[in-house]
Amino acid sequence: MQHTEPKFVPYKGIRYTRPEMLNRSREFYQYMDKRRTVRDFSSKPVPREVIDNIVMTASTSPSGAHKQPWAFCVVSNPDIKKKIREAAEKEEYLNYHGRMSEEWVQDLLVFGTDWNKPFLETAPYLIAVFKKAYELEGEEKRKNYYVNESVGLACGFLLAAIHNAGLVALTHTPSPMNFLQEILGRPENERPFLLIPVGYAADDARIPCLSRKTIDEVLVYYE
Ligand code: IYR
Repeated sequence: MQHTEPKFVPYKGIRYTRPEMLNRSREFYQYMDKRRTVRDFSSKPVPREVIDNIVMTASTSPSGAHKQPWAFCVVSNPDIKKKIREAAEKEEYLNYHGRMSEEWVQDLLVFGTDWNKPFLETAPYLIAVFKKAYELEGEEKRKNYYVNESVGLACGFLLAAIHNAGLVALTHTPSPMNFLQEILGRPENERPFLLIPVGYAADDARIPCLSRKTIDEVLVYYE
């Protein structure tokens, strides 16, 4: 094993006054609380530079041993989107017709979802997020750590960046989704993690009437 000396540089953090901090934290919460998952997309194009920026924001996420074990595959090609839609709908048809438990189907009723996935063709971009189970350096395999946690965090950053840009997304998990590996020709060390259509909400978009848990339901202080 090669011994690497750690190399450190000074951290120049960002500091705010107490009132600024209070304001920023409140305003960020209120802004993020406006994020909603949307399934009705407009086909209006989104500038590619915006996609570059949101993906690079996702890639600022912390990751196990800073391995950044992710790949963001951004699909706008209509033929590829069509293939993805067809493959996803095939799996989802089976899910909705017997593969999901009765309880699961019941839990989904409020969302009005079914096996039809038109947004996979309507949304201008589909971001297929892949996790890298390990790193391939030529023939050599290098380990990655906490891959699910790392890629999950990066997807959280991605969704926040999408919202910040005034766009909407759907965290879609067609299941199983190994078809993505094949359609996109991804290498053997990658596994599909999430499929995220991104774009503008349709003018007539509708969202389920939901509320979020209260502070008492999610926060526990030990003082
Ligand atoms: N993957 C299916 C079912 C589905 C599952 C969950 I958990 C959801 O929050 C929503 C849908 C679908 O996309 O329809």
